[in-house]
Amino acid sequence: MTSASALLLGAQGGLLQSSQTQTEIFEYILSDSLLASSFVVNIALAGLTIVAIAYLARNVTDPRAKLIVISTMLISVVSISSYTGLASGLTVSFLEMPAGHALEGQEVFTMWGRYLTWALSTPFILIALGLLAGSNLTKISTSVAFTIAMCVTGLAAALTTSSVVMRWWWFVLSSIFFLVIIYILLVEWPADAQAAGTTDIFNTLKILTVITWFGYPLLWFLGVEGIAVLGTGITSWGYSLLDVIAKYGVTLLIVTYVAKEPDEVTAGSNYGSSLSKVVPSDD
Ligand code: RET
Repeated sequence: MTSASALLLGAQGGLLQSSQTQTEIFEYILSDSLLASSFVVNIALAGLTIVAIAYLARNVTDPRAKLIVISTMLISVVSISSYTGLASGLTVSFLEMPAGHALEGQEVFTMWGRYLTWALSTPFILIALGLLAGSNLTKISTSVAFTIAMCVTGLAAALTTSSVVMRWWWFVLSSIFFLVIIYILLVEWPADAQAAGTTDIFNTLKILTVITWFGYPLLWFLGVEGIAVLGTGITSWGYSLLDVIAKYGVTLLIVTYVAKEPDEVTAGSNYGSSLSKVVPSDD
């Protein structure tokens, strides 16, 4: 029996009690085509999105429009690195679930690298959306701080093996931070977007973002880390599909809009680009 199939059997039967080497985890991922494909598809899509952004935004000159474009590009830069980490077996572990968990005593394949790297990618999504809504530094940095708090506490929820109550408490904390972001997206930024004249594009992005972002905690809740109604491969594909809309879909909508350099984007007086009486430096 290969070590990969031994791992697979062990994971399915809940027999894995020892820690695995990175090579064993890598072989486990390779042997599960559902899981492996959920990583590889996103590596490809993130790469294509980076190239598409570079092409679509090749003629952009306004510094504020450039800032939005660069923010969207960084979402995919983080994503391609994140999925490469998952596919390498670098940011995943088998963790034994505590008493009271649906998979109590079993070693569960935990893709904790996802939660870690969301702390780096979601800020760029919010920066791009906040800038597009013409919002101010206070609201944008608040959204960034709360998304980092949400992801780090989500990471803690996934990594806690001492107590099932503590796992769910982390989940509740993370969800409270999540609601702050939802409030900004649904209440603060639509009002800012109206003032900036970007209501139409912002509304579309808002709906896509809010719906897909609710999918992440739902998957966590239903997946192996939560009540374990969904298996690892399906959960992973769920996250990967949400990423396609929340990252690449949203990015392409933003970049196609911003690449035309509409006045609503370039005429803003914040973020250094078009400050009145200030000539932007030639970058
Ligand atoms: C977790 C579990 C704990 C409770 C909550 C969560 C929310 C996660 C979200 C993730 C969004 C990720 C995106 C990634 C793009 O790169 C951490 C799953 C509320 C909303 C958009």
